[in-house]
Amino acid sequence: MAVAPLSLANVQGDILFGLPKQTQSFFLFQIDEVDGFRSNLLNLVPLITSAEQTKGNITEIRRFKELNGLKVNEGDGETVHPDVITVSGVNIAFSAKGLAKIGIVDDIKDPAFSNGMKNDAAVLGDNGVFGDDGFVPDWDAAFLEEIHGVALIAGDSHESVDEKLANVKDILKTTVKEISTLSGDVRPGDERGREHFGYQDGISNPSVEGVDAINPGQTVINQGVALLGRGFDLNFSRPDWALDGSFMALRKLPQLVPEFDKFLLDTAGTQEGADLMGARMVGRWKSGAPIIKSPTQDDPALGADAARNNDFKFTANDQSKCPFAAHIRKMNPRNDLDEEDIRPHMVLRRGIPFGPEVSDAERASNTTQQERGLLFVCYQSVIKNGFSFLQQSWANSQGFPFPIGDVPGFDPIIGQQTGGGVRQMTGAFASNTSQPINLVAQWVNAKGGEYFFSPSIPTLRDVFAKAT
Ligand code: N7H
Repeated sequence: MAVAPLSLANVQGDILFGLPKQTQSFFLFQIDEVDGFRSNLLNLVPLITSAEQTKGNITEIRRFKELNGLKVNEGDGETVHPDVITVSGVNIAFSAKGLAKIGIVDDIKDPAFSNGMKNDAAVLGDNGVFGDDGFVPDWDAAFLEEIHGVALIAGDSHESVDEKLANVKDILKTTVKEISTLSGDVRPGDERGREHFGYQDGISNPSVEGVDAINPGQTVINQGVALLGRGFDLNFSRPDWALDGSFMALRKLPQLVPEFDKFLLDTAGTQEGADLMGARMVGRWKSGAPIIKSPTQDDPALGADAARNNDFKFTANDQSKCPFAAHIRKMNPRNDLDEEDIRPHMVLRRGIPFGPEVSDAERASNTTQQERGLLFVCYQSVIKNGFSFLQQSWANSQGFPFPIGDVPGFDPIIGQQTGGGVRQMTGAFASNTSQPINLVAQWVNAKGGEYFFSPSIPTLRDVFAKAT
C-alpha cells in the first residue's frame, strides 16, 4: 500500500523541529496499571504538540526575535526568550519495555531499541563493571531501573513547564510511577545557546527533505532517515503503527568543565593557545565559527552567520586546519567520506544543557563540585545507524575517518572506552599535527540513558491508547 504524503500534524514536534525551549523537563515513568494508563493516554493525546504546531511556534518566535534584534538559533530547536512569548510543548515516547508492558508486540525490527540502552552501554564504551550478570554501567540509579516511557515538556519558563508537567501527571494519575524528572536549561546571558564547555551548539543539523528550508552547507536527508515507514526506511518493513514515529536516544552526559579548561591551559601554556587547542578539539571556536574556515583565531561574525557557519568541507587526508578527530569532523566527516555514506548516519539533535554555571570555587580549585552537562537527545529511524553508530564506530574508533597518514585517535569530546585507559588524538597541536596528545582524562562521562520510540500522534491515539 502506498504511504500517504507526510503530514506535519501527525508527527511529534520535537522530532522534526525541536520543541522551542528555555527550559525542559524529562519525566521518566514506569507504567503501573496498564488499562488505566491506556485510557488516560487518550486524554493526553490532545496535549501532544505536533510538528505543525511546533513549526508555527518557531515561526512566531523567530519573527519576534528578528523584530527585536535578538539572536536566532538554527538547527537545534529554538530558544525562547523568557517572559516574552509563553509557549510550552509536550511529547511522549516509550521504551521497548514500555511497549511490552502495554501489550504492543515489538515487531519494529530495531535490535538496539528492543534490547535497551543499558545492554548497549558496554558497546558504547560507558564506564562500568563486568559482573556475573553481565555489564553494569556506572549510571545513576534511576537509569538502572526499568523505564517505560518519558514525557518531554519544554517551554519558555520553569513556571509554564511545571504547570504543563502537573497537567500531564494529573492526566496519567496513579497509573504511572515517577522514576525521576530530569531538567535542563538554556544557559544564561551571553552563554545562551552554548553548551557547558562554552561552545555554541545547535548549529548543524541535517534538513529533512520536503520539511524545512535549506541553509548553505546543510545536508538534506531522506525523510526515512528520521522517520520510520518512509523513503529510505521502507527497506526495514516496519509494522504499520511505526509510520511517522522516530527512535529517540536520550543520554545524560555530565561534563567536567574546570578540568577540561585546566587541561587545555596546562597543555597549551597560554590562554590563547588553550583557546586554539579547544577549538581544534571541537572543530569550531566558541562562537561557532568553523576552524576550517578560520584556523588561527575566532571569528564571531562568521560563527553567528547561518549563511556561512555551516558552509564548509574538510580537506581529505589533511588535518593542518582541522584535526581528523575534532568532534564535528568525527560526527560529520564532510568530504572525508562521500556524502551518500554519511547521510544514513545523520541524526536530529535536540539536547539541552543541565546543571548550574561553574562557580568561582570550582574555577579556583579546577574541580567540578556540582554536576552539569548535556541532556543529549537525538532522533533517527535506525539506532544502529544513528546515535549508537556515531558513538561506537566514529567517536570511539581511533582510526576513523581512516585518512592516509596520521592516526586520528579518539573524538576528544565524547570518544570513550570501557575501563578507561589512555585516550590519544593527533592534530591537537597546530604547530605539529602528527604529534599525538594524551588526553589524560575523559571530560564527558555518561551517567545514563535509554532508547525510546516516539510514535506518530495517530498511533498514540488509535493504537497505544485504548478506551476502557
Ligand atoms: Fe556534539 N561540544 O561542545 O563539543 N557537538 N557534543 N554530540 N555533535 C557539536 O555544529 C558536544 C554528542 C554531534 O554536522 C557541536 O551544532 C558536547 C554526542 C553531531 O557538523 C558542539 C557533547 C553525539 C554534531 C558539540 C556532545 C554528538 C555535533 C558544534 C557532550 C552523537 C554536528 C555545534 C557533552 C553520538 C556535526 C553544531 C556537524 C556538533 C559538543 C555530544 C553528535 C559544540 C559537549 C553524544 C552529529
